[in-house]
Amino acid sequence: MTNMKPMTMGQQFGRRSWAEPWKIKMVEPIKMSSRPDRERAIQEAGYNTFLLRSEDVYIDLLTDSGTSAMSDRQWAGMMLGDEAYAGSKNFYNLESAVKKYYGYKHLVPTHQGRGAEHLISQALIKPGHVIPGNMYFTTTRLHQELAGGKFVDVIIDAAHDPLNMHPFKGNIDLDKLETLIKQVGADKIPYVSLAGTVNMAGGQPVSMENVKAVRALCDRHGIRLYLDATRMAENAWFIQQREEGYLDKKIADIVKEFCSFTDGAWMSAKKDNLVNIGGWLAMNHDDLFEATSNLVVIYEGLHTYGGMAGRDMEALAIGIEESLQDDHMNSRIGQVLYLGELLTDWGIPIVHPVGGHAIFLDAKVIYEHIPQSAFPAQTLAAQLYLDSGIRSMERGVVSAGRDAVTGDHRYPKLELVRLTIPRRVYTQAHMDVVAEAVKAVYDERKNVKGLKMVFEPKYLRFFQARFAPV
Ligand code: PLI
Repeated sequence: MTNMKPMTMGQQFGRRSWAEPWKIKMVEPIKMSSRPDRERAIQEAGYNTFLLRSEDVYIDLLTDSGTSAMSDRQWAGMMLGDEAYAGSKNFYNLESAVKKYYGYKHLVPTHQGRGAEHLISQALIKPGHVIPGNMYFTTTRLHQELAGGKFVDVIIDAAHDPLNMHPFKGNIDLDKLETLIKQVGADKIPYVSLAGTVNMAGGQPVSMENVKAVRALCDRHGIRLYLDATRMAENAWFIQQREEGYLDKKIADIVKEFCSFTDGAWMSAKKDNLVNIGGWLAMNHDDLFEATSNLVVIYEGLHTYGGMAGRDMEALAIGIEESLQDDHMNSRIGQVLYLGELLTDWGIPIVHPVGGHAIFLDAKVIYEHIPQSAFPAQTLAAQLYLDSGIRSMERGVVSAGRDAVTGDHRYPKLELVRLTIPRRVYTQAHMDVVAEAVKAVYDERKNVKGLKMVFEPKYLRFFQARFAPV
């Protein structure tokens, strides 16, 4: 059973304000540019915020990936790097941290999340395989396809509706999954790909009840269940706040319980785990460990560093522990909710309920006069940059790419712009500035026209595509 009315941070903490559980020890200056400078910069970047230079950006909400501020303990850990080629002591610290907090038996380090996705896809997927999952993620699906598989979305329908208030919009639809298993046969499904939270749906969580049920269904059919644990700590916060029986449990305990229903996980440590680079793949099955700890030496590095320096593994081991602390997660998601509440109060169309790592602006509604073929979300991200130097990211038709068989654009139901909040980096005042900028762009919405794509790379086109005004 779930509590259908998620609490706001205000309700949770009563009338008293809350504050970040840290103070600032070092600062990095940022500056606002002039409108003519921004016009030149976005034009040079082909209206793609990925192609802007960071020094031309005022508040950078492109991504929460690798953009966290590390703690003094993590920086101290960097000085303890054991840069041996083989058997670095930092690797063993990392292995212990993953085992302690996520509970998996084996660890394969990788340079970042997509390195881990590559290894698991190559090890388990054969041509003709089908991989069900709770909405696609760009790099995850591409690695599954490159290995010869086909991703099939089995998320609940509510996830595709920006206004549906379901508290766990990341859940897998058990009927869709069961129907798919019957259609293609369990032997064609190497594993179910479960992400907590679901990035492309707006950072929406999966409930404990759902993962248990998915596990039971997988067991009945002899199918493995692997987790994209990239933002699992944030997922755990939503379980703590919204699912009956979890309010008194610690985030760390909830993460471990959730993972216990899965056979392993891949991780972009650049998100939850509070480091600027790093990733891992962890699992309980010995056969997958044997296969991937062999593949890792071809693609990433030796199986005791996987593309990371010793110092990076030490910072990651410490980051894992810090990322699962309740006061960290309260302020992390509290900041996202704060921005969401400001925008909601001003009537800006965003995805509800607000998710864990970002606010998602509903570009389809904001620019209702711009057809999806003229890239409303790409347009909105460019306009927000032009207005105030704030960098955001398109999560719509450009990110969805082309159908692998027909070659046509995929037109996703969600056409969104993501304002992604880096961890421990910006203050509440920055959030106020962001909200005011979004309001200004929203008020000007009727005067804006769309974009056309003038350059399209073959893979993951959103990173490098170029656009021009129509
Ligand atoms: O960027 P990587 O290679 O460390 O991780 C890939 C990756 C896997 N899963 C999920 C859910 C992600 O969000 C993810 C990367 N996300 C990025 C870069 C983002 O901006 O959301």
